[in-house]
Amino acid sequence: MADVLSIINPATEALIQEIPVDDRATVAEKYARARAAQLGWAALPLADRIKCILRFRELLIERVDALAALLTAETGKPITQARNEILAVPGRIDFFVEHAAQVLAPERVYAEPAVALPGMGVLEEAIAQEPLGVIANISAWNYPYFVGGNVFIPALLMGNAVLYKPSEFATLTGGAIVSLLHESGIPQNIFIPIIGSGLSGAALLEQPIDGVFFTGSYATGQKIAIAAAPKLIRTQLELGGKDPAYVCADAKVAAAAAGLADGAFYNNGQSCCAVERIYVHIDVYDEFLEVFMATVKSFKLGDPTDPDTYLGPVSRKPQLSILADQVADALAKGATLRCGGERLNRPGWYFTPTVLTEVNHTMTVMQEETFGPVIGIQRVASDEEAVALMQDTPYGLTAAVYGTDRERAVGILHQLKTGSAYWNCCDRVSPRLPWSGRGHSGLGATLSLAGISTFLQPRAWHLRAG
Ligand code: TXE
Repeated sequence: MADVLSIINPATEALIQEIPVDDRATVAEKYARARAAQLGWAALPLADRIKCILRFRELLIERVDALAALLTAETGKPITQARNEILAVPGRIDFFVEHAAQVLAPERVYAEPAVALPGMGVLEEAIAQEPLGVIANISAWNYPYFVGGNVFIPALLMGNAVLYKPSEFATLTGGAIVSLLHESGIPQNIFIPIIGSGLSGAALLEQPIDGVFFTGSYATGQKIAIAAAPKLIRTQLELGGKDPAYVCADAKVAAAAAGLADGAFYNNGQSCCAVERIYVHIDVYDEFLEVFMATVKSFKLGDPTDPDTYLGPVSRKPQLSILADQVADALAKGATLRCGGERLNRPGWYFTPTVLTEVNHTMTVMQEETFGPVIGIQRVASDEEAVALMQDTPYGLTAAVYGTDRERAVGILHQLKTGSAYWNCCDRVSPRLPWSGRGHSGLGATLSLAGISTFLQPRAWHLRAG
């Protein structure tokens, strides 16, 4: 009998469903089907592929209520945030569709002005763009529509076949995405789900795929990179972070505090670009803390199916002990607990929103990815001290600086190695801009034109008329 995956509702701990998982044999069979179908898909006019993706766009909007309810049931994401995620995908699709032809277009880069070889015609040089082939899309649970869609939408548009492994913590949503794409006209053998946990993901990497696009943790990202290395295939890793924010002495403090509280706690802190540590200049610290605490206290914690809920349960049970350990470590080393710090006494994986102050970099909460509703706020005496602390991490996804002086903020951001730099904003992603990380935050970029062309490889044509 095939192994099964148990889908648990994080808000109630009730079993939603058991689903058979893929093993090596079924993964190999799915790979073979994708390989056989891919060239036919790539040979279609781009307009045909665009038509399918635009139908998918329509269906997302039409079915948002049911899709959001499913996402909330299996991940605990508050329903309003689930709807927000799904309804933001059409904007990304618009960007991809608008730029697909431009990225895919062949280019004639040289034509010999006169015949150089007697008896032969003139030479022409051209660049054609070809899809990678069959790619693996190994996805995460925290934003299945975003992080999956950033890969599978441009990959399909560019003519690739996609073996899509949703996270084991968002499998039902993954299944819904597969059904919607097939209903939209994407052939069954061009977008194929691989169901299961890391074992199914590892089996996928054993196949002779042409690229792997992964979203998840640094630890698993390393394993993916190691498995992919001997294949010499395109490898993209969208990993986590320990994203810092600094509030300068000249910041508009109330707006900064409200914005950063949202950046730290939106989606229960389970965003790759969630604000994970905050540094505040001593001159504005008290005012900042007052507004920050008031904002956190205004967040409604509870049933994620309630449209007013801002904080639901965390999506994965193991995260609860990571959060509790970080809080205990901070308190043992002298931090002050301003609120939260414990599980809710009710069924479900609820952790109360937690604010720690008097923190420092000996504490894990300021060093290791938290990925939950816990934030440390540290007082600093100067921009130089803030920069040194923000630099103290192996990660490099995003960094934010709040202040009224653009030159000063940009100067600080220039000293940090991150894929995204935010001035007076945070926890923000745009389809027009590349999403990438430095250091342990990843490899390669999704979104922007770079995030479309990454699903292509150039071919050089040297053409001499005979
Ligand atoms: O991640 P994993 P998980 C971080 C975050 C979170 C932690 C664990 O800190 O708490 O990771 O989450 C598949 N070969 N992020 O367990 O292990 C796995 O089945 C091939 C940050 O979800 O990285 C899933 O589909 N595949 C992040 C995917 O990899 C393997 C988002 C991610 O799993 C595999 C998510 C293997 N050996 C978690 N092992 C972000 N960037 O936002 C696992 N997988």
